[in-house]
Amino acid sequence: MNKTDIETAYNIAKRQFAELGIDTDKAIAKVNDIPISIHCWQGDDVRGFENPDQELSGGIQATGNYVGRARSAQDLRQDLDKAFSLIPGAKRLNLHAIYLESDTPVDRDKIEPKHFANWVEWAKKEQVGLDFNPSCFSHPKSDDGFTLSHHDDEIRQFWIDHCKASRKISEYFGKELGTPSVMNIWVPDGMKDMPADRLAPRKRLMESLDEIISEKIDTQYHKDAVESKLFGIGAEAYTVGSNEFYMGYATSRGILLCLDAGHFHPTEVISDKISACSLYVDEFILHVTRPMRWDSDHIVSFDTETQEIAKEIVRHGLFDRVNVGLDFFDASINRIAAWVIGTRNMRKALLKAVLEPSDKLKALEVAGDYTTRLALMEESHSNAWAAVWDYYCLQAGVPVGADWLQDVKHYEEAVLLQR
Ligand code: RNT
Ligand code: ZN
Repeated sequence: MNKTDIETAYNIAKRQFAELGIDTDKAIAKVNDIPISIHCWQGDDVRGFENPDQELSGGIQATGNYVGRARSAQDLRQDLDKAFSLIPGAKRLNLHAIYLESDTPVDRDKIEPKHFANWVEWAKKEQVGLDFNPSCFSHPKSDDGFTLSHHDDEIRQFWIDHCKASRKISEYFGKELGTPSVMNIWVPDGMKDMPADRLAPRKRLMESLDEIISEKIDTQYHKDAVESKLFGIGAEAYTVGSNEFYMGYATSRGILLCLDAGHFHPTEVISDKISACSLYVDEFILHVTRPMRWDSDHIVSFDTETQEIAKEIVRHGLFDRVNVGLDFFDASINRIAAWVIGTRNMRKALLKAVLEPSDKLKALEVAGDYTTRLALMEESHSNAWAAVWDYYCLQAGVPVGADWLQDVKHYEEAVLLQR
């Protein structure tokens, strides 16, 4: 599509939305400012750079062996540069502890800010904020399926120390970049088969977390979050950090709650949980992902649930309280394309949501006119929102439509195939 056609289509769309009382220029500006925290781990199948021989563990799995996986932090940053150049709007990068850089081996309890100095330099150059995660998996000390809830004092302490060290790195990100780093704790702890004691590990997890967050860190630099889960591969019967566990933990300790779209029973959706949790939790992280039949971490699609998640943020004005993050890892397609597709879909869903006449829909609901409510909601799928999206991409200086794909294909040939 050429520039004039995009602008012409936009001007028509602008008039149509004005009739609904929506200012499309303002909608674009609003959506452009919502940061999306892009997870680094799509770039290398959650391997990290700590130990090239370490297999991914913790009950999560990346399947596929598409050419060109990032093998070093330099590779990963180069790939991120490419992906970021094709995605409109405010971005952050979400790092895991295993993405450290060090010439000599450093164990998890010994990581320091200096091991992430290059990432900070990169973030400054890209003008993006950083978020962080301790990595409580893919390590000999997590091999038996337990970390922060381990019955062995020494092993448990090791993971507590890792999380404490991680908070220091997160704080360092916040100080260097002038935007708080949100640090999310997820642990794989659980059991394959029916436990004899569901309580003791949960009590230990609670105590470990209390020790981890005991040192006060200014929330202007660092924020703590916890992520629940239903099950993992090899932890089908029991997950220590369940939804009830972390809902209670986050509310009682006044920290952030992370809702991962793949971490609930198959017919449960996080779009329904956001409003409920918002009454008790000040701030969230979302791990937007696409669970297919299980917690498969497929690339975010422009599906109903992604759109519903976006609508919940917009309808309740949760812009400052919901940190939108992504969490998928697919090794079966070009990994840069995966980032671009998933992140553009999230942004697209946010744009479509701000173009919704939500006050009008709420009023119709109160008036009991569910017919008009449904009719308008359904018509919104074929209104001119896509013309607004195209114009937004044009304005943001990123490719319109599928034009980004050519760029990714060239990059695959020039860079990925040479790895
Ligand atoms: C695992 C959790 C967790 C991880 C990342 C790598 O089920 O979703 O968020 O995917 O931390
Ligand atoms: Zn997650």
